[in-house]
Amino acid sequence: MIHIEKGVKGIGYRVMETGFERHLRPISYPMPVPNTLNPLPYSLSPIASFLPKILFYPHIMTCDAMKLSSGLVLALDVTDRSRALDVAARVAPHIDAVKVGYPLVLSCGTGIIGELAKSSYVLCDFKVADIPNTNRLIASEAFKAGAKGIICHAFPGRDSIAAVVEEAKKHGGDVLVVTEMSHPGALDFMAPKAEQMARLASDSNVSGIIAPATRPERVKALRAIVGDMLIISPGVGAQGGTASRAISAGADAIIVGRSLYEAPDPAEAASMFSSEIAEARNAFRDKGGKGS
Ligand code: O7E
Repeated sequence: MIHIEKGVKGIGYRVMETGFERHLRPISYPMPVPNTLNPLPYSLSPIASFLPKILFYPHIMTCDAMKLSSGLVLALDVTDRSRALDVAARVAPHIDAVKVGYPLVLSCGTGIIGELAKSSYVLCDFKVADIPNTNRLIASEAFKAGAKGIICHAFPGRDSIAAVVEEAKKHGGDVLVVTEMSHPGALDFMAPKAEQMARLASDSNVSGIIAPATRPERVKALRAIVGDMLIISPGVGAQGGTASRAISAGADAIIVGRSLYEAPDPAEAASMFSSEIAEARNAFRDKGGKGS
């Protein structure tokens, strides 16, 4: 859960609470907004200057982001139910969420979402990318099955994202929006539009975006657009990205699949990723970065 705590002299804290920790990040309060939206200097009139933020950037007030502790998300792309449950149980102490996508759901059915949800935050990676009505139906089924978050694409546009967000709100769930993907083919069409998609995500009351760990410089560029929103980065390990570079570029968490579920000891691998993330966060924080 994220909320803003008022401080003194215009400095407040963005507070992210997990089951175990409270991460505080200093911010200016109220958050500065572009002058065109905010005719009054915020030091003169905190309430008046905060109003445009609520009106134009409602996600600051309402996002119910996934709780991050280790910063590690397991991509559970296996197709065998007992293996899936076994890997999830082994890595559970080291992860914040299990990402479930088509490979697992098509092989095991949506019941697997509920099974995993008994012990983990389940993020449904259905990369929802359809017209608003279909998006709403997909999101509804995912949340009814036990998901706490869902991933959608940005490219179908504002109304399609809004439909997912509306459905997520009914269930108190998160929406994460894909901006630029991690594979080389993303450079064909997605990368040139990623900034625009990140801006759209920023305006859409979502919890965060997905940005590529394989291109940390792009994580950094997209962070500059989305501000405090969550950035979760896949592409670590098997695709060549590293946890430390992604976190140092401004990612809040990383998504790892094969390097965890194919590891001889998934728990040990998860523990190593989690230590690497912690070290990178400390170094990033020392340099004045977020280090969530
Ligand atoms: O390469 P792996 O095995 O570590 O798996 C990476 C996972 O992240 C896999 O489930 C893949 O579908 C997903 N992913 C990417 O690899 N790149 C992306 O750009 C986006 C995703 C993804 O999960 O998108 C939604 C979060």
